Amino acid sequence: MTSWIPESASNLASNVDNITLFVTVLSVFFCVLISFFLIYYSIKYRRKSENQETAYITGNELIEIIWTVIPSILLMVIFAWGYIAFRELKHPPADALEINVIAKQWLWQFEYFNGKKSINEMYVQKGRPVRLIMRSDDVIHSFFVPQFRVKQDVLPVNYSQLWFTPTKTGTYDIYCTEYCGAGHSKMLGKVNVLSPEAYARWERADEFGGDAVAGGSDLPPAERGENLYSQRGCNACHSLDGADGVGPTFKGLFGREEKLVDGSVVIADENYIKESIYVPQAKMVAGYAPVMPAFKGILSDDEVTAIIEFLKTQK
Ligand code: HEC
Ligand SMILES: [Cu+2]
Repeated sequence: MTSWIPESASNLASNVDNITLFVTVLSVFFCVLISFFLIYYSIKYRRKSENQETAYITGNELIEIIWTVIPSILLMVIFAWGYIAFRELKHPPADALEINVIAKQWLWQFEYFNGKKSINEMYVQKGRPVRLIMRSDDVIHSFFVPQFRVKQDVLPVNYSQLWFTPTKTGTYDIYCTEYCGAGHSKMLGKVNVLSPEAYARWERADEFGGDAVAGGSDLPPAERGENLYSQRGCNACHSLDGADGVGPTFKGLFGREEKLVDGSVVIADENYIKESIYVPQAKMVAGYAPVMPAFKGILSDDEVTAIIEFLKTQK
């Protein structure tokens, strides 16, 4: 429609745009209204002679009620509408395609479930929800695609996530929006939204060569995780078939509600599993002894991410 805002190319864009427009129009309306009366009454009720006396006004309940109730209602509308949209932004659909994103000074790296990697170029499919699981190798970065109206900080310690469904094929910009050092302004990337047919071809082949596959292809992350599971000795304590061992089984672990010794319940998501591997005693599962060795400094972030992808396949 207009060119003063970026094109909108995701399912989340219209909500963000409508709320922004609503708040802007409302603010401009009241700014003009109040400024008008401010100036108009300053002139109308100015002191017209040296000995004119100021009117004695003690209050007006009707006006006070009006200018309290109307703005309150408007603010509640902004809150409710914003909250509904925010909830949607924070809750990716369960069937979303997952891509691991690694931010580092000063590039974006993408890893797909089939082991494909790309640098600064992300490939997604039109109409298919995408969930990004993001981490940083160094400082705080922030992932921003203006045309999708999504933005999320990317942290060195925890995974952060972001989701969208691209609605138009084309190429869109990725910016880093957290000042991250000398190369920050060059930390740019592209999202390539492909038609389902083109996406299927991309998934199969090393097509779109050059930069796109600069990261190369590796074993799929879930398979790397499976290898680590036996190479790093997790299998001594964690079964895959549901049998209880020294530690809880990995069968159905991802997404499970886990009861901890202190009585609280956590959902076994990416961040919980990462913490359980690096600092096992931070959140102790009820009914088990604190015998798991800490893998901080032994397993890299990349290996932990691969193990998480492996756990997701153990339903
Ligand atoms: C010596 C036995 C042992 C080894 C080896 C071991 N773990 Fe554990 N693990 C445990 C025990 C016991 C618990 C439960 C107590 C706790 O929360 O620390 C646990 C808990 C976990 C949890 C949380 C599970 C849940 O149900 O919430 C994860 C994830 C995990 N381990 C991953 C791993 C990975 C990955 C490896 C290999 C790199 C590994 N463990 C190696 C004993 C072990
Ligand atoms: Cu950055």
